Amino acid sequence: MIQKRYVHAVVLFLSVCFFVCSVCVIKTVPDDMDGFGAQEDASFDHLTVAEQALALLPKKLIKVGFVQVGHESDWRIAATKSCKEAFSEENGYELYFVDADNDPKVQVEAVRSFIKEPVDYIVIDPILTTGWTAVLKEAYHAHIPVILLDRTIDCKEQYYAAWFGSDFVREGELAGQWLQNYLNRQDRGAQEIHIVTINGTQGASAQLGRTEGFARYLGKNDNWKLLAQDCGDFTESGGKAVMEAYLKTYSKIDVVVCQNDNEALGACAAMDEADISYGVDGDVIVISFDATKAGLQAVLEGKINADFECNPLSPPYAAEAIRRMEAGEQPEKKHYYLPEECFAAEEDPMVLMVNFESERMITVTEELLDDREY
Ligand code: GYE
Repeated sequence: MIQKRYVHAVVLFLSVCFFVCSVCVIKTVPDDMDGFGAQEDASFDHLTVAEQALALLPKKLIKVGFVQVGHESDWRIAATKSCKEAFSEENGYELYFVDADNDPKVQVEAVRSFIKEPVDYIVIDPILTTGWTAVLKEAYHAHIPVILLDRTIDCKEQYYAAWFGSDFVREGELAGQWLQNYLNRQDRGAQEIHIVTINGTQGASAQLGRTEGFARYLGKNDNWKLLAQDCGDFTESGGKAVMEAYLKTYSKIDVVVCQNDNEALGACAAMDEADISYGVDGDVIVISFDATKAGLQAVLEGKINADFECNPLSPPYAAEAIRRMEAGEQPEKKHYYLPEECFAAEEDPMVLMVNFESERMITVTEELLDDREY
């Protein structure tokens, strides 16, 4: 396909050269009198005829097919906004955007339609880890590079050029370690602690990773009792429904771990309705992931105790990788983790440490929220 594009470019280039040369031959009026300003001529002065011909060619946009998970959360909305900005026409892209509305089949169909188009690059934010090998092989054989964002997939590395996203296991571990420290500081380190979790979409790597990371701390603390872990599908309504059911089933809940901010907001609404106190000075400790503006607002208000960031701004990294590939380079690394931070409602003197990397809890303030991009 690259060869075909090359031949097209050469043919186009020669035709334009021919056109420009003919214009040069027949043209008798001075440049500044035929509608082209003197200024424009001046900027072309230093160019050869061939370069002038190229400069006159309309800029070719890079076709990018982007298949998004859906629009289930604030995090996702921020990621979609970032995608549309990064792959704008001004930046040199023609974007084919598909919102799969959380349906894995729609995602695979979208990739097939991108291959058929064909686009120059495919960017996927996969709903599930599974079900990708066949269609990615098709993209590979069609010589269309694939970039993955956010969630990971189970597939041979050769079928994609790069992945940019978050270390979800680490996020889960940070949450577990923070809870351990927090309970110790409250002298509850040996008490029986009743925990419920509201999980994200079953089989999404964000759900799998956060569950695995947090489970490492469940394993380290025999006094922590995991009562239940149901799926809230990363949505506010899902989080609310699951929490309502938990409140009906369990008379004592000490901690709710919500796998994203929208679920946490839903859980808070359910506790409000059931007249259960939560957050700072409340009966239920609320832990969340994402650290979106709405999530951090709830941290500031003391409703969510701690929020572990997941950075939704990966599309600019994909755009940069594509620019490099267009220039004939390969992305420097196959897997790239985005920078992320951890936030708490209260001052937290403890430093978290996961895999020899330390993390300080940042106390949320009004100023911090004002400056927040997402
Ligand atoms: O936590 C959630 C979203 O895949 C990391 O998906 C992402 C998750 C994020 O809908 O809010």
